[in-house]
Amino acid sequence: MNYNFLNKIDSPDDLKKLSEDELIVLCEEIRNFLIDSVSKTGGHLASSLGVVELSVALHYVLDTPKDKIVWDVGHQAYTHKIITGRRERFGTLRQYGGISGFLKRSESEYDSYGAGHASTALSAAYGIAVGRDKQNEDHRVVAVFGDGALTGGLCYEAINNIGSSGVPKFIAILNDNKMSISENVGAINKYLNNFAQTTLYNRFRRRVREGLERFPKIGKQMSFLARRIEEGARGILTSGALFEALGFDYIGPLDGHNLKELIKTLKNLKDCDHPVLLHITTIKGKGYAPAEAEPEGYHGVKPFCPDEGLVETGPKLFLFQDVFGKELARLGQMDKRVVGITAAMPSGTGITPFFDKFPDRSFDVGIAEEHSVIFAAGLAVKNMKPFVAIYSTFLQRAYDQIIHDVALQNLPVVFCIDRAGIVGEDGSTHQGSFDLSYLLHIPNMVVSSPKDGNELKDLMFTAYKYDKGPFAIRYPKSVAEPYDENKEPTELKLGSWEVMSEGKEVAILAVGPLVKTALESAKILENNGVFPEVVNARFIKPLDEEYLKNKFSRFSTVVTIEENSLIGGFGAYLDLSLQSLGIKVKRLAIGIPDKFVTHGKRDILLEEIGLNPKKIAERILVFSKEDNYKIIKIK
Ligand SMILES: Cc1ncc(C[n+]2csc(CCOP(=O)(O)OP(=O)(O)O)c2C)c(N)n1
Repeated sequence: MNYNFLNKIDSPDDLKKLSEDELIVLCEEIRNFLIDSVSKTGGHLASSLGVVELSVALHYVLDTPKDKIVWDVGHQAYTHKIITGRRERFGTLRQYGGISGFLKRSESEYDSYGAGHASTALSAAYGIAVGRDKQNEDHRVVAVFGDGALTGGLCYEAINNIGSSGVPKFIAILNDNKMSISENVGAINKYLNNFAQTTLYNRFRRRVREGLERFPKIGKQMSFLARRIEEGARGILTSGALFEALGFDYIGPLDGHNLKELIKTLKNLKDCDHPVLLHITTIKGKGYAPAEAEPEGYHGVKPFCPDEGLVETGPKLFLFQDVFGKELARLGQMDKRVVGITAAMPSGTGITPFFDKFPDRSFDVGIAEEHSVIFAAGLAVKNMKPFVAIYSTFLQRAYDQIIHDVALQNLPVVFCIDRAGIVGEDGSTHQGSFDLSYLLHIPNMVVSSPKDGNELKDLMFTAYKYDKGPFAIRYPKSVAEPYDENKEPTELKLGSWEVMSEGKEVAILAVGPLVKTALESAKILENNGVFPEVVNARFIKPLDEEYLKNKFSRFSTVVTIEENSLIGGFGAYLDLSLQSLGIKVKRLAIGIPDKFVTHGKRDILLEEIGLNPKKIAERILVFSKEDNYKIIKIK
C-alpha cells in the first residue's frame, strides 16, 4: 500500500504542512490503512470510515490538543487516533497491552474525554467548556455525535442546558449517516432526514426570490424583507428548526465527505460567540464497497480478508444470542402478550427472529435504555409480557428505572441481559462486570443465569410463566451448546440448583457457563486428590435454600465462581444468606476483582483475573489446605 503522506503524519501539526488537495489524497490513504489494519485486528470499521474527512478537517482547522474534541462513543475515532501519534501502534488496536478501541484520557493527550457508551459527548463537552470559562482559559470545544446517539435522552438533557447557556466557541457536530448500528429509528430520525422538507424550503426560497425580482425598484428594503421571510421559512421547513429553537445556530446539512467545504465551514465557525450545531451527512462505511453495501455488518468486525469481505467460516454453532432470538419467537408464537424490546441492538442481542415474525410486537426504541425499561413497565401494567434485551454494560443506565419503575411495583418484566461477564476486545467500558451487583440487592428481583442453550430455553420459559415480579436472565456472548431447538421447554423450580457432579469436602458453586469451567477445574483437582462437588447455581436469587440447609454440612470449603465483580456478586450474596441462615462454612469467592478490566482476548483476560480452569483449581488447592479460621485470642 502507498502511504506517502500518511507515513509523515505523526501529529496534527504535520497535517498543517499539507495543501487541501494533498489532504484529500491523505484521506484516501487513511481509508486504505484503516481497511488493511482493521481487517487484521477486527474493530469498528464502518463508522470510522465515515468520518475520515471530518477527523482530518477538525485536526487541520483546530489547535489540538489545546482545543478539545469530544467524540461520542469513540468507536468512530480511529482516524483521530492515527493522526494523533498512534499510527505505528494502530496494529495493536483492541489487543491486550495495545491501544484501546475507544478513547482514553490515559492513552493520549488528544483524547480529551473517554467513552464507550453513547450520547455522552454533548454533556462532557459542555462541562469542559464551562470549566474552561470558569478558569479564564481560551480554547474551542467540539462535540461529535451521531444521529444514533441523538436517540438517547442524555443528548436532549445536554441540548436543553447548552442551548440556554450561549456558551462560546462550542461546536456540536451531528454526524448523520442515517444509521445507528442498525438503521436508525424514531421520530427525530425521520425529522432529520426529511430532505423533502429541505427541498420544500429551497423551492419556497426560489419562489420568494423570483417574486421579488418582479419589483426591482424596491431594492434593499425588499431584500432585507426577503431574508427575514427566508429565515422564518427555514425555521419551519428545514431540519435545523428544532436546534435553532433550542438556542443553537444551525448550519447544514453539509456533505461530510467534501473536505474543502468542511475546512471552510469549520474555519468560519470555530470562534463563534455562541453554540453552533453543524449537521453533516456522511456514508457509513464510505470507501469500502462491502461496508457501504452492508454498514450494519461492518459496524464491528472480526478479522477478515479485505478482498473477500466478511465470510462465514466453519460450522454454525448456536450462541446464547441465537437461542434467545429463537426462544423469544417461540414464546411470541404461544402468546400474543409477548413483546420484544431492544435499545438499538437488534442484531447484537439476537432478537431479530422475533422482530421478523412479530413486527407489531417489536420495539427498537433507539439508544434509550432508561426509556425501554419504563416502557416495559407500562406494558406489564397492561398485562403484556415484555422481554427487554440489553447488554449488561448498557443496562447500567437503567438502574433507577429497574428499581423505581419495575421492582418497586413488582411488575413482571423479563430482562435478558446479554454480554454478561468479560466481553474481551471492547474492554473496560463494555465489560459486563456489574449486573449481579446492581440487581441482587433489589427486592423482588429474580436473578438467573443459564449454563447452556437448553437452560436458557428453560429459564426464558420459566420467566414467561412467572407473573409475580421482575425476572433477570444473564448470559455472555459465547457458544451455548448444547441446545436442542426441538426440545419442549421445562418450567424450573424457582431457586433450584443442579448438582452436576457429586463430590466431597469441597463444593464449587458456579454461575452460568462457568459451570463448564468448574467441571474442568474439578478434573484438575481430582488429579490432585481433591474431589469437589460441582453445582450449577442457575438461580442466583433466590438461592437454593434446601441445598444450603441440607448439603452444606458435608463440605469443609465452599467455593463460588462468577464472572461478576466480587463486590456485591453471587459470592457476597451467598455469604450474607449463610449468615442469616446461621450456616458456617469455609468460603472462597472467585470472581472479577475490584478493578476495571482492560481490553484483549477473553482467554487472556480470564487468565489475568484468575477465572480459567487452571487458575481456579490452583486457588482451590491452596485455599482448601489453608486453615483460615485462625482464632484470634483477645487479651
Ligand atoms: C448506552 C449505549 N447503548 C448502546 C450502545 C451500542 N452502540 C455503539 S455505537 C451505536 C450506534 C451509534 O450510532 P451513531 O451515534 O449514529 O454513530 P455512528 O456509528 O453512526 O457513527 C450503538 C447503539 C452504546 N455504545 N451505548
